Amino acid sequence: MKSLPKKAVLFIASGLVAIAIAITAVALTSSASKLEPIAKGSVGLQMFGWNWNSIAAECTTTLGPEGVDWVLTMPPSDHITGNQWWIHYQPTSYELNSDAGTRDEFAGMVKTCNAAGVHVVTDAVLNHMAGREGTSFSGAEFGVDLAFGDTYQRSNFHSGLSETDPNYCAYDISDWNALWERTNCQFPGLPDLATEQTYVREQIAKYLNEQISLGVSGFRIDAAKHLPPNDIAAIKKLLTNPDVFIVQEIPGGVEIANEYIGNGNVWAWDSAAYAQNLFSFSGNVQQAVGYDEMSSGNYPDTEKSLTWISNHDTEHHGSGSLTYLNGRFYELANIWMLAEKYGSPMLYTGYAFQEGDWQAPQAENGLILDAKCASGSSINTLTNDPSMGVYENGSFVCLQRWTSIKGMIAWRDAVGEAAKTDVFGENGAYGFGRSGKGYVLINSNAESFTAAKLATGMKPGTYCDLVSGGGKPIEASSKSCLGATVKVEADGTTSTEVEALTALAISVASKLN
Ligand code: LAG
Ligand code: CA
Repeated sequence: MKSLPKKAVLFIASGLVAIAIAITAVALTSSASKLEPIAKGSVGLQMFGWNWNSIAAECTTTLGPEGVDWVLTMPPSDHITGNQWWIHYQPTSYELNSDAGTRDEFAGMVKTCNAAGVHVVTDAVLNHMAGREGTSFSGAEFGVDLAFGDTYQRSNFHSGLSETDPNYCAYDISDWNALWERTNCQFPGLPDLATEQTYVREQIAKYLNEQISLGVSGFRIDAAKHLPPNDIAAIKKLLTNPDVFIVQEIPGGVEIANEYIGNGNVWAWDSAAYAQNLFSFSGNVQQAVGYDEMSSGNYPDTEKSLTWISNHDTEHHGSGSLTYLNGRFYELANIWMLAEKYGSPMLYTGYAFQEGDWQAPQAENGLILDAKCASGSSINTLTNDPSMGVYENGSFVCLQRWTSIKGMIAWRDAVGEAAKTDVFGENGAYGFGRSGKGYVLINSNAESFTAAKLATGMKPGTYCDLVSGGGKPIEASSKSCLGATVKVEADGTTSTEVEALTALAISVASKLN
């Protein structure tokens, strides 16, 4: 350029900056307008065993339209080979290639979900690397003398430090609660990363930042209890998105969970145990009148707690939670969780299996096949006897497609954070209102329950039930209910009948007249 006066150059330059800012602002608002932030009360869905293409398809066809706010995927990195699901928890490098799909498929899935209004949260295995040596799923050699490509050497692991190092530990954890041991020693058989090292933190941050650059909104920190809270905080500081959504896995009580709350959310283990007790046999649900008292104080703070009924560990190891084999009780428990005000719910969809170790169905080349949902009738069992389950092995449970779950997601959107009112719990039934915005009534009995003038807090009128009618229970052209009709009398009470092992839920948005 021939010399322009200095002022003119500045003028043009600042004009360009202004245009650039304007363009960025448009780009940001157009994507941000679809993607609501993940806030308290948002609904998540753990999609265990779903490959990237299947998650993308589900985001467009079901999750976006039904109002699921975020999904949790399996760990996206390269991993050891095998036909057990837990190969995903033994990373061999941070390359974004796994049996769930390639980097391109992963990036495409994130883009598609975001466009459908669904955030993507991935499972981040940061505490350790693979516990063996060999050839990875992607064909890389790993693990010889604890070398993982150019990323980690022996000296980056606690077992490879000098024996005089205060963080040196070369044995498996046996005291699962003592801070030093649980963070420096090995999750059984898995080499423990020296996350106190700046270098290690930087490698982890690079892995997470790559995902953020592809549009990922958050991370479940796997084995968070085995990383010191400060190490997680230090890694978080290195991330390009300071508002990234974090959920940490801290089993074992509120005290340890509270050490991590400063970093973000925690999984609420107590709620899962509570649900298991409520819904393991008929007529027990009225005990939930005590839940709010339990959840204020004994549980982690409501703002930071993610409630769940089932997760991949409890389901596959057969401990500490209900599963899809609990039939109608499982459905009721999920309805209950979506209705409660405490925490933010995370639903779960995995696949039916016979052996706890079983991985989702794979092709010959090891790639996970596209998810196929079991038919809707699969949940029509009134019993929790596993022999009654009609899920074919390898078929996906897909509770996000159940009418009742769609209905309760919509109900939750309608009531927001409104206070609980009109709590009722007797004779195997439990109900409450949400300050006139909605009312829910759960019948855990094996026979129908007739409500006798129960106060709902709702305006008088006729409502459509979301549990039997789904997320949009009013048929548009005929203005009739797709599910049951519920009448609220002039005094705000209802005397409706609720079928065995089901529930009803009405909201301001489901009022017919
Ligand atoms: C987790 N959260 O803290 C995951 O939710 C959980 O699924 C992971 O364990 C664990 N932490 C480590 O990331 C899973 C399986 C384990 C499996 C492990 C590593 O539940 O059973 O261990 O992933 O693949 C397997 C074997 C063990 C063996 C170990 C190392 O089951 O017997 O010691 O591999 O070889
Ligand atoms: Ca550790």
